[in-house]
Amino acid sequence: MEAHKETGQEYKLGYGLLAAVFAILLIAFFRILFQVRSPIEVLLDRLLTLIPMRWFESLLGFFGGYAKPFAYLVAVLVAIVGGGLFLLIARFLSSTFGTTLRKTFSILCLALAILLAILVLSLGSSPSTLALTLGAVFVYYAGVQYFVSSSQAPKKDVADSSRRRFLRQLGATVIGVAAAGIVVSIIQRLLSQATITSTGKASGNMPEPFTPNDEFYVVSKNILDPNVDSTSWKLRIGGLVQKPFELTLDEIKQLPPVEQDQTLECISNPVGGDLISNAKWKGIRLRDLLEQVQVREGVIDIKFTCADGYTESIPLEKAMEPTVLLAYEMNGEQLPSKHGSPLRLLVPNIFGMKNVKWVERIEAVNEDYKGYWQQQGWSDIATIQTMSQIRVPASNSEIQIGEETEIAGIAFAGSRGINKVEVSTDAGKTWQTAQLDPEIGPLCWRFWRYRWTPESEGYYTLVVRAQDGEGNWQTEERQPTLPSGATGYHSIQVRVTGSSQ
Ligand SMILES: Nc1nc2c(c(=O)[nH]1)N[C@H]1C(S)=C(S)[C@@H](COP(=O)(O)O)O[C@H]1N2
Ligand SMILES: [Mo]
Repeated sequence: MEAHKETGQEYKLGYGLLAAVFAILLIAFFRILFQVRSPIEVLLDRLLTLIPMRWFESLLGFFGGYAKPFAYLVAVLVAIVGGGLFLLIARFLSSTFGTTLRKTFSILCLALAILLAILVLSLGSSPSTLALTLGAVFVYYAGVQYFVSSSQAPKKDVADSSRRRFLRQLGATVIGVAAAGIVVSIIQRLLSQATITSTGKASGNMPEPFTPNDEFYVVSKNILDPNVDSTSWKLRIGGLVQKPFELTLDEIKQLPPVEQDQTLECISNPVGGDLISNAKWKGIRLRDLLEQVQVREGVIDIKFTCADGYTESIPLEKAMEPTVLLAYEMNGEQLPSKHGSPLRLLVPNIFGMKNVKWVERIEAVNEDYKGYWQQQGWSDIATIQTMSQIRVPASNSEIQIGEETEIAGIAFAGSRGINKVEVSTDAGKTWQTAQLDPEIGPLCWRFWRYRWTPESEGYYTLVVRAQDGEGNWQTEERQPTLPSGATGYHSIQVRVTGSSQ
C-alpha cells in the first residue's frame, strides 16, 4: 500500500477491513481456546429469535444442516465489511464537522464499544463475552491506527517501531481482556450477593422439584438489600380496621402454622428464562390476622410496606384466600435474608412481584393502591401466564441419529395447574403429547418428559406448549415481559448428526 500523505486520505477502506480481520481473529482465539461465547454468536442468536418461526423454517429448509454455520459466516463477513465502512463513515463525519480524522475515528470507536457493551449486556451475556467484545473493538481501533501511522511513515524503521507498538498493543489487549473478565466476574458475584438478579440454573439440566435455598432465584429492586434484625422487628397491622395491633416474630410463630409448596416466578422472566423456582414454605394465613384486626366496610386493597421501601397491594378478596401466607420458613430452614427474612408474603397464582419480602406493615385501604412496580407500568393483577420450557437437551446440543433422547422440562400455570403438555420436533407443524410427572403440589410447577428418536440428520426446532387446568392453551403470541409477563412458546434448536463410530 502506498503512503498517501494528504490528510483525509490515509484512513483507507482496506485498513478497516484488515483491522476487523484482526479483531475477528482475537474473537476466534478466545472462542476456540477458552470457549468464550463471542459477541457475534450472542447477537446472531438474538436476531434469529426475532425472525418469525416460519421464515426460520424455510431458511432451514433451504440451507439444511448448514444454516447456522452459514449464518455465522455471513455475520463474520458483515463484521469485516463493517470494519471497512466504519472508516468511510469516520472520513465523512470528519469532513462534515471539520474535526481531525484521528479524533473522529477515536470517538466513533468509543461509541461503538459502548453500544456493543450495552447490547451484549442487555442480552444477559457473561462477563467474559463483554470483555471479549471490548477487546475486539480495541484491537480494531489499534489495528487501524497502526496501518495509518505506518502508511504515513516516510522511513522503514518508523514502520518497524509502529509494528512493534501494534504487537505490544495486541499482547496487552489479550492480557487486558483476560484481566477484565476476572474483574467483571468478581464485581458480578458481589452484585449478585447484593441481589440484583437471579442465580437460577441454566438450561441443559432438569431442576430439582424443590429448589435448594441457595439456588432459588433472587430478584429485588435494591442494589443492597435490607438486613432486618428479626429480634427487634415487629409486624404492624392497621389502616381501616377496628383493632390494629403489632406482632413480634415469636408471637407470629405461636399462631397456627400452615405449610405450603409453591412455585414463584418473576414477571420479568422471559420465555425460556430461569427466574422461576419452587420451595416448601411455612408460615401463617394472612386471613387469620385480618380476621383478628377486623377489616372495616369499604376496604378494597390490602397494602404491604417493606423494609426496603417497597410497596404492593392485593385485593381484599384475594388476601382472604386460605393459600395467601406470611412465611417465615423456606425448605425447612429459617427464611434466608435475601428471600425476605423475617417475613414474606406468598400469593399463589400471582407473579413474584406481589410476593413481597421483608414485610413491616400491613394496611387495609379503601382504594385500588398502586405499588412500586405498578407505578412504573407493570400489571396490577399480575396473574401467572401459563408457561412451559424445554430444559433438556440444552439448546444447540448435538444428538445422535437413531438414539432415543429425552426431551424434558417444566410447565407452570400458578394455581390453575397443568392439564397437558405437548412437544413438537418440527418447529410447531405437528405436536405430540408429553408425559407428565406426578404433581409436585397444586401450586407448583409440573415436570414433563417426551422420548424422541430422530431419524434423519439436520437441524431441528423443538417447541413446547402447555394447557392449564382450566383447559386453556398457553398463548402462542410473543409478548414482552412488560406489562403482564412474557408469553409465547419456548423453542430450542438441536442438531442431529450421524452416528460416530
Ligand atoms: N420488599 C421487596 N419485596 C420484593 C421485591 C423487592 O424488590 N422488594 N421484589 C419482588 C420481585 S419482582 C420478585 S420476582 C420476588 C422474588 O422473590 P425471591 O427473590 O425470593 O425469589 O420478590 C418480590 N418481593
Ligand atoms: Mo419479579
